[in-house]
Amino acid sequence: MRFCDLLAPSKKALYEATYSYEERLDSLSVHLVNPSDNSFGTAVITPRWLFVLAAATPGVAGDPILVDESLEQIVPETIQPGDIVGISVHTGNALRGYEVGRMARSRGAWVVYGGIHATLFPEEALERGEGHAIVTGDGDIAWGKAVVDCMAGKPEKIYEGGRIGGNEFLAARWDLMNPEKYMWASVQTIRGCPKHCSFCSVWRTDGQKPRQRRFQGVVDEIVALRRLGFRFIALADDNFYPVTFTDLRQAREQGNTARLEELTAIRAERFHLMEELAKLPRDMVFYTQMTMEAGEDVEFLDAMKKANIKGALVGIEAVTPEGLKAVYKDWNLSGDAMARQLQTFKEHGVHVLGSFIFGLPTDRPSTFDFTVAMAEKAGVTFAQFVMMTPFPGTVDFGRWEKEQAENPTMVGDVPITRYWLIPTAVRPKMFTPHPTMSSNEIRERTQKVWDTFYRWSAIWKRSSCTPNLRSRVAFMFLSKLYRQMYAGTGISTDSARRKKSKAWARWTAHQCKKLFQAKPMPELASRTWAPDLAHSIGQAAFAGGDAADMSGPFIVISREQ
Ligand code: B12
Ligand code: SF4
Repeated sequence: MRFCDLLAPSKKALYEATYSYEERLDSLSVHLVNPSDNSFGTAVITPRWLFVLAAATPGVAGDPILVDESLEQIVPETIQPGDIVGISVHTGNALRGYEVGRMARSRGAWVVYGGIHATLFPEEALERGEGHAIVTGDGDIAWGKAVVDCMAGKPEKIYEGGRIGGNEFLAARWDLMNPEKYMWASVQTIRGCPKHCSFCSVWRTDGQKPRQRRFQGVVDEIVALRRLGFRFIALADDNFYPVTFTDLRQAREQGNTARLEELTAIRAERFHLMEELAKLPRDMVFYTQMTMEAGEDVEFLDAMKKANIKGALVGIEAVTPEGLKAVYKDWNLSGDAMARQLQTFKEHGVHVLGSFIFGLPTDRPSTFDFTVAMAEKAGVTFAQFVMMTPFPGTVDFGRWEKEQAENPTMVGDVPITRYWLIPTAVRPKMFTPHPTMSSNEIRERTQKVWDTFYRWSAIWKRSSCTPNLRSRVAFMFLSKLYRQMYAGTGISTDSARRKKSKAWARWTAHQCKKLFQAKPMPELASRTWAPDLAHSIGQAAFAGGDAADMSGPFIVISREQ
């Protein structure tokens, strides 16, 4: 029997015996917790799920209490018996998430998990996290049902949220955010990615069919954020460029008219969204994630520039053809062709945050220096250098799990294939063995690459892309913050260095926040959207056939049409 089973029921029973059902409903609170071991007081980007789930919380439960542990840790005393605690877990924060869940349950609360990791491992969240219920997939609709059932004292074990249509994505409750705490807000425009990279789980969990939100909803949310004083917005999309020239050409060559029409509609909607973003106040800055193929589509890049989408994380991963093949990304260019393609982004006004992976089987000691040189040659404005991590749900993970099945490597009593359950202090930095280099060598070389790319002289040179001295200072600070938050606290095994990095990151984050703050524009109003039948039908078609009812100025399309 678990500790909470001894404690929680008695607390809850006492509470239930003391108060009537109505009194209990009146006093219960819903808490949504974003777990994190690292609290910096200020965060770079809003965790979007927190504000979307707040919108999904039924009115009868009142406004939820939002706790983002990347700012401050949760205070256990805020949780009362009968409360409902929703916790989001991705693989990196699962252990902390389970700790929060067990604490909440021991205080007599209902504990519900969701998020990508809980979707992939619902049993683990029920057992290790002592959850009462798990919401798998999208929470926009399923969370409401879970809350109502908890209020009635009868939660189900699993709520299947599935993949809802783009038209059903909820707008976030930004009115519940403390704008003082975040530098960038996050708004999602599309979910899913047609690719199938071996290290990524997105195409498996979010699906390969792009699910786009109506541009009107996206723009309305951004207006709400600009009113609050946010002019920096991350478009939290899996892939902002879901239709490539190759996709269009293939559909044409195959004579697949339906596919061609579908792809053309998706592409048209992207342009429609960007046209509307271009009408927003000129001081807005958007940032997104997309594939390198957009470099051949200068019309798209020009539209991004007009829309103030000033930067994009581009998954470069490896700079050699062998490296790209190893991660099923051989549609990416390599070598000089890659550098030229990325330069095109810059020439068309879109800055690249290049994302590179180290530890691929094809990597050699020379790969590290070569990668920094290529990143600089390609003119990327920011870069991240991550160490190969087999994330659950990926092809790489499946292969590794199979290899380990016979004779699993153990760390304490945890098999290495469940590395997220290993306490952070003793968790290895790399999990899959490399054919020629030790994990430590890869880690040290990766750390050196971060140090080289983010040396002061190189940052100063890159900062010349900014329009004035203030922006240049902001750029320098942000570059150092990025390096510090990531490489200093994440890769480093030296606890003194980690501690120093955390303190430094906390201070820098606070300073950076001021640089990102804009004057609120309470007078900014959302447009009244004109009815647009043709457009709405297009939307319905590519939202996976899920035409949601639309009220207000929109035309209502039922599922039967
Ligand atoms: C935007 C984004 C980022 C941004 C912003 C992060 C932030 N602060 O929000 C940045 C670039 C900073 C980032 C960084 C990283 N990210 Co990221 N990121 C994303 C991305 C593309 C979108 C996330 C998002 O906001 N979606 C919009 C919200 C509304 O959707 P959602 O989070 O899925 O939530 C929905 C459901 O999951 C569910 N739900 C979620 N939580 C809960 C909780 C409850 C109680 C319930 C009921 C339901 C529920 O309901 C929500 C609404 O439908 C996802 C891809 C993806 N498809 O998830 C990757 C993703 C989450 N990231 C990933 C990774 C690996 C990282 C990094 C580790 C990358 C790296 N190597 O540095 C870092 C870690 C950062 C950290 N410490 O958290 C992986 C996680 C894999 C895993 N198994 O955990 C993903 C899935 C991408 C991938 N390639 O596989 N990321
Ligand atoms: S890494 Fe990027 S391009 Fe590859 S499947 Fe994931 S989201 Fe798509």
